[in-house]
Amino acid sequence: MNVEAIIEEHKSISIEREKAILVGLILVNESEWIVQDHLDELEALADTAGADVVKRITQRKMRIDAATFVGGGKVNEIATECKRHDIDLVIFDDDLTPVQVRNLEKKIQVKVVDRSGLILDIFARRAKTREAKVQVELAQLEYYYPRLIRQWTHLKGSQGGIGFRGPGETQLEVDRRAVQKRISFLKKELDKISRQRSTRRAGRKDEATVALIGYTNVGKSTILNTLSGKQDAFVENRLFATLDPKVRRFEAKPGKPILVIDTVGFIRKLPHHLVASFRSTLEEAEHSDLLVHVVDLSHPRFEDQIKQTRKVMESLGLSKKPELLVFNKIDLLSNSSILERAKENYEDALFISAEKGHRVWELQEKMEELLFQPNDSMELLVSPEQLKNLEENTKNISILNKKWEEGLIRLKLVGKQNDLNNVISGLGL
Ligand SMILES: Nc1nc2c(ncn2[C@@H]2O[C@H](COP(=O)(O)OP(=O)(O)OP(=O)(O)O)[C@@H](O)[C@H]2O)c(=O)[nH]1
Ligand SMILES: [Mg+2]
Repeated sequence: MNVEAIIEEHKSISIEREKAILVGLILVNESEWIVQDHLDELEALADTAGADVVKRITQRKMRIDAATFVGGGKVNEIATECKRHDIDLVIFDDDLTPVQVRNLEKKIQVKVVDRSGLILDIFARRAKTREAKVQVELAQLEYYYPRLIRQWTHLKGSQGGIGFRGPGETQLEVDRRAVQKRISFLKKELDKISRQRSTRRAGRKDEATVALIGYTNVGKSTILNTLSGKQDAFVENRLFATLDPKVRRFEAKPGKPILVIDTVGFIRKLPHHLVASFRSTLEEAEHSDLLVHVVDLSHPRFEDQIKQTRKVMESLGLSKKPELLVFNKIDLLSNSSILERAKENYEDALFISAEKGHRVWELQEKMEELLFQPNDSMELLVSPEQLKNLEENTKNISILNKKWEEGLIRLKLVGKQNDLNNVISGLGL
C-alpha cells in the first residue's frame, strides 16, 4: 500500500474525538502564566485536531530530563491520571526526542505526541490540494523518519487518531529505505510545483501584489473576503484554516488592480520541517510588493504573536519587505484603553474589523498609496558607518551614485516617500 493511500485511510478512521492530557514544563527562568498561555494555545491546537482536553499537568524543573522529558515521579502521575480518565493521548507542549517518546509511551501506556506532531496532524487533515498534500506529507515523513523505531503495539486500543494520521502507522510496514525513496520523490514533486508557481507568477508580474501574513486565526482570510467582496475563502474559528494560498484580484481604482494573496498562518514553534516544505506556498509572500501583517488585537498575547510572526518572517527572508501592520477584530475589544495604547505604540498601523467591515476602506487606500506611490529620490552625505547601517537596514530602497567626498560618502536614494522618510529618521537626520 502506498503512503498516500494510508494517509487517506487514517483520515477516515479517526472522526471520533479523543481525550487528552496536556503536559508543560516550567523551567527556572519561566513564569507559570507564560506556560499556561502556551498550554491555552496547545488546547486550541488539540481541539482543532479533534481532542478534548481533560486535564493539564505542569512541572517546575531545573532542566529537561533526557530520558523522559519530565521527571520520573511526574511520569507516574501522568500514567495514573491517564488510567483514571481513560485518556487516549498525552500532548507535550515542547518537542520530544524519539527516545523520550518511546520511554514515555512505555511507562504511560498511552500514545504521546508533541506540539510539532500535533501541528503536523492538523495540517495533514486540512490539506486539500495536491500541493498542500505533498508539502504536508514531506514534512511528516521527515519528522517521523527518526521515530520509525517506535513500537506501537504496546499501546492501548486501536492505533488511529491524532499522531497517526498521515504516515503514522505505516512505520511498521514501510522500511526506512522506502521512506527515503518517498521523501526524494516528494521533493521532486515539490520542485515541480514550485516551478509551476513561478510560471504563474511570471504571468502576473506587472500587477501589484500584496500578501496577507500573520499568526493563525487573526482574520487574514476574512480580510481577503471583505476586500474582494466575495465570501469564498475558507474562514473558521480554528487554527490553520488556510493551507493553500488564495489569490484574489480586486480593483478599487479602475485600471489599477491589486492582487491579494492569503497565506498559511504562523504559530509559535512552527515545526521547521513544515516551514521548509511550505516554502513554495510561502514564496508567494516572498514575491509580493507589500506584506500586510495582520494582528488580532483582541488576543491577550497579540504582542507575542507579532514577535513570533516576525521570527518566522525572518527565517523566510521576509524581514526586509515593506510591511504594513493591520490590527484586526477591534469590534471585540471590551475597553478602549487597549486600542488607545496600541495606536500610540504602533503609529503607522491601521485598526480595523474585517468581519464588521469597519475601516476596511482605510486598508484599501493605504495599500494603494503604498503600492502606486511614484518613486522619489534624495541626495545624502553620510559616514561609512551610516552607509553600512543603510545597506543593512533599509527596505525597498536603492542606494545609487556612491562617491567619496572628504571622508564621507555622497549618495542618492531612490524609493517611496514613506521609506525615504523612515531612512531619514533612522539615521537621525
Ligand atoms: N469579531 C471578529 N471576528 C473576526 C474578525 N475577523 C475575523 N474574525 C473571526 O476570526 C476567525 C478566524 O478568521 P480567519 O479569517 O479564518 O483567520 P485566518 O487568519 O485566515 O486564520 P488561518 O487561516 O487559520 O491562519 C473566524 O471565526 C472569523 O470569523 C473581526 O474583525 N471581528
Ligand atoms: Mg485563513
